[in-house]
Amino acid sequence: MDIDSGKIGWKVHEFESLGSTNDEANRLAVGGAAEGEVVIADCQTAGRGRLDRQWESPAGKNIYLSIILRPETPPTTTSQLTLVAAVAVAETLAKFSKERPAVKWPNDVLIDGKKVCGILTEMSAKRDKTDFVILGIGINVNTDLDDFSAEIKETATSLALIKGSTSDRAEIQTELFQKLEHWYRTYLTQGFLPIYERYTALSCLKGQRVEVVFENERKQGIAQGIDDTGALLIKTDDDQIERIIAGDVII
Ligand code: BT5
Repeated sequence: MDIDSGKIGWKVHEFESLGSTNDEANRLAVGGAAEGEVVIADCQTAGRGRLDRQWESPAGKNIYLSIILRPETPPTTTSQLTLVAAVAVAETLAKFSKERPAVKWPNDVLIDGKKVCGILTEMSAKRDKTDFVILGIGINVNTDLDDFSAEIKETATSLALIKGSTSDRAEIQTELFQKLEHWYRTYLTQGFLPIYERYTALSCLKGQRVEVVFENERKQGIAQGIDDTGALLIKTDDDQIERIIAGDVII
């Protein structure tokens, strides 16, 4: 048995091309893959965001990976792992960029107000027991502006566009695994509070006027930050505090 078994990235399954790393990780997890195993692809032909939106995943440039976790936490708290991952990604990117990364609730990491990373957390649960969680992370490392479709050119960025030079993906990956290991263990041993504190310090939303879109509903207000469960709090124009547990935030 590997002495590091169970640690994030202790076993890495590497692929040239996959539909989605989340799908492959799901397949492996169903087959019994252990906590900390990671699926990485150089490109994805069907990279996914939430609600089946597309995640643009060109070859040879970026990081697309999915981590298998088997936490003994209830399924109702799984969305907190998205915030755990966002903190780990923001801290990782801070090591490679002079511009300070920020987290945008719930699943984005931004640099200079543009999206550099998206996180897709999926889960398999039986009744009130989590079977496994797949934490999918896409980071734009060396994407050029021309690689982005017209649809996201204005809203997306990459580390290379920020820095003006390319970065070594393997180095970023190693750092990311360490940060994820740290924050995931912190979460399992100390609960959500330390994540809440770090996420709040890294957040770009507090005090901003936002619109939250969820299914066909739209709510507007001033973002107050997250609460101690990871939900977003907004103060609406009639001075009510609304607790948002899912949705897209438009600044
Ligand atoms: C996300 O969804 O941001 C989650 C993205 C997760 C991607 C990773 S890659 C590894 C793993 N395998 C997968 O198949 N997925 C995960 P969401 O918040 O729904 O945002 C999706 C939206 O982001 C799209 O509708 C576009 O507007 C925008 N977008 C698409 N590709 C992008 C990119 N490469 N960079 C920045 N924005 C992008």
